[in-house]
Amino acid sequence: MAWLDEPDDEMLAILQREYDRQNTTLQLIASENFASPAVMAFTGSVFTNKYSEGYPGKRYYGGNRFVDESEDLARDRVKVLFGAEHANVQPHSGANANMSVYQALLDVGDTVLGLSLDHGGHLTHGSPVNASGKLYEFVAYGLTASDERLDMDAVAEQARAISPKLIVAGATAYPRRIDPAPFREIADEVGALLMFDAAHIAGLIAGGAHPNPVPFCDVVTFTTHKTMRGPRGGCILSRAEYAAAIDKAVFPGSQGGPLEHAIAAKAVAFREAADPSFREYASQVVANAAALGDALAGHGFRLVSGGTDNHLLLVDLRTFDADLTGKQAQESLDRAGITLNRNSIPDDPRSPFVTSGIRIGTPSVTTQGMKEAQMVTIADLVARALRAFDDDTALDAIRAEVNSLCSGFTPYS
Ligand code: DSN
Repeated sequence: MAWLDEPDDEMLAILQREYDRQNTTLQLIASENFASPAVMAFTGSVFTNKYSEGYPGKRYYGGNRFVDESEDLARDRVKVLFGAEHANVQPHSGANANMSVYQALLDVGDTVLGLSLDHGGHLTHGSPVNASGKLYEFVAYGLTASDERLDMDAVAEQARAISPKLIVAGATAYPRRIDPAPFREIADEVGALLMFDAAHIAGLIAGGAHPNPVPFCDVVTFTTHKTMRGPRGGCILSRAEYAAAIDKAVFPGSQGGPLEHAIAAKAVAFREAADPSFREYASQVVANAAALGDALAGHGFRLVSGGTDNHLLLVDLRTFDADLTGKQAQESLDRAGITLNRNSIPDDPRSPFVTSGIRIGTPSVTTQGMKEAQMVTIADLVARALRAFDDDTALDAIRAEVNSLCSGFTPYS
């Protein structure tokens, strides 16, 4: 065998440290989750060895009989899961999925309406530093100043004013339910196409905890590794009339060889998400976020929009400590074994590198089996750590408590 006989001890030691980190600290990043051992086994399977440009039955390389079976199964499973007419499971990521949809549906310079990054949108929803903002004329809609909810009256007015070719619904840092029906009404009124970026909430949709945008939209994109709990990757669902254009935009339009090991793992994740137990999971994710929000509010934190309907909370730190930045909070919590990310709050006076807020999500801790009681404990640990944000001894003591909490819920014991 041409492979090395000796194990890569240096790399194994790094892997062990990451394994220990995931098992002994709290993962509260809203876009992360713990994939099942089956998903990880397929991600590390022999499908990684295969080149398969093209689609099942139409490949540019030989030897794709079983890759075709795998990709077909992934496509069939996800179509049934969401009731979609067409699926493309090849996007390497959510960003690739979104850019492929734009390439399929738009010409360079076309006008698109998308949620502002500052108000919870995504880089690929037209940020000027992203290709989406450079290639297309994105106009941003936002949240109401009064209750920090999607301002659908303003979306309708803006749509009438600019006649976009495409409206993009969906968010990465918005704690409320997004109803696809009013977006469809607005799109129909102005003759626009409608895309829903469901990256964050795909698992909540699959688990019946949030409304399914597929019947309302021309295209739905999502990532498979957030609330969906699958391997890292993207997916596009569409109406049949856009199938050929979308497939062409993914390959050869923007990607080369598909990651067939990830596609095999996506198939496994779609089966897991169709199981009745995933409905319980999705509803517990939402219940846990609500419980965590209530407990954090009790410690003096302001929740953007007053609470949550989904898997995440956007926390304005200023009512807790006017001088505490999101950056400092993230760093202090990291030391205490509580992993989350700083996040701008709507109309944040601080820069996106500093921020006045943090984003907290419950997908990972819910996979670990934590429930409302543990959310109260987590809120208490967060509040204590942020009160002692510059006291390393106190933060290290809190980390020991975090380790003890996690020892009852290790994801990969
Ligand atoms: N990085 C993802 C998130 O954290 O929401 C978005 O791409």
